[in-house]
Amino acid sequence: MSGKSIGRGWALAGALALAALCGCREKTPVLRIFTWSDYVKPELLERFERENGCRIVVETYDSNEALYDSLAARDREPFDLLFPSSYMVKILRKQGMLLPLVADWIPNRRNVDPVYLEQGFDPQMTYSVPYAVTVTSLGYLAKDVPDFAPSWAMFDRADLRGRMTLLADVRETIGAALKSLGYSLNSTNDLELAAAKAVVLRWKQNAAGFENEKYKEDLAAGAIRLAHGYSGDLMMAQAENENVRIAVPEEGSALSFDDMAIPADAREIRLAHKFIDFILDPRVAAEMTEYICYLCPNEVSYQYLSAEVRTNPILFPPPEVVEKLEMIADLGPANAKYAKLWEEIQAGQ
Ligand code: N2P
Repeated sequence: MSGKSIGRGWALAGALALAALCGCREKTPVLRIFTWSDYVKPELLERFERENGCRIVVETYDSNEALYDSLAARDREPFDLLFPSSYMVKILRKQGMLLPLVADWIPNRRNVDPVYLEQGFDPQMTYSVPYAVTVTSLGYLAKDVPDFAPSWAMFDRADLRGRMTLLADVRETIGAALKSLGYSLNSTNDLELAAAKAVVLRWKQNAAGFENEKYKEDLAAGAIRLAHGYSGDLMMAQAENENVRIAVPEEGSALSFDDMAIPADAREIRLAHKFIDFILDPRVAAEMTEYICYLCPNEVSYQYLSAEVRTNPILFPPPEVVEKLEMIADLGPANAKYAKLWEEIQAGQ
């Protein structure tokens, strides 16, 4: 008898627990995503909402450092999913700001291109899964920039004075100056960094300013003639204006991956994993690549890409370009050197 009644008791407790669970689930779950602008295809978000009975809220940031500052700030609603670059994933992870991922909840992780995983900093995908690849490039108006040369030296050209923008991105822009001098963009050498600062200050004098989002429209509209930009944004400008061309500077440039990661204070942990798995579906990844103009490094998805995308040298750079690219790395204590230089550059000293 007792066995039966215990069984019934448990069944009742289970039913009550379920009812309680359903009670608090009556409200539509909300997945709060914090990412870069124009970085997800709206129709795919709507599809995920429909399939999972949830609502997605997207907020954007324009640099990894802005993402970090927002996360560090108190008095804010927690986010459920972030898209930091790999070096920032490392920083966030070291500071206990990320949750380890539950591998079993992301079966599609097998589709990630191993070539990119090997280059990244989290090959086991313990805390992050690659989302998209950026090859930092120069975008320019072919008809308006005579004698274009694929070189960082373009920022010294007197005829382009006030008609160029540099990225408002500490690691990218100091990194570009380091590359222009033949140094690593991960240099921690004080002399090299001082020389790079002098270069950025000189470029700053000649450029219209530092810009991380609007340069895309400005280039497409002809308001600027040359932009230091993230590859996909430059490709979006090219889709608007066929006079836009894109080139990787011959001295070398930055390669970066933006990854998907779940912050330590996320509320919708299961749903965030489902979203990561959804993005890693090969057809979804292909559709995303076509829309955002950044490669989602999902090996199985490549067969679904249009021939135009599959043969695009910015999305799939040839080996001679790849060997000139360098991944932006977390420099540990030396990150502070870059932050200080960047402040000095902003202040114009
Ligand atoms: C999207 C810019 C993201 C690329 N608009 C930066 N890695």
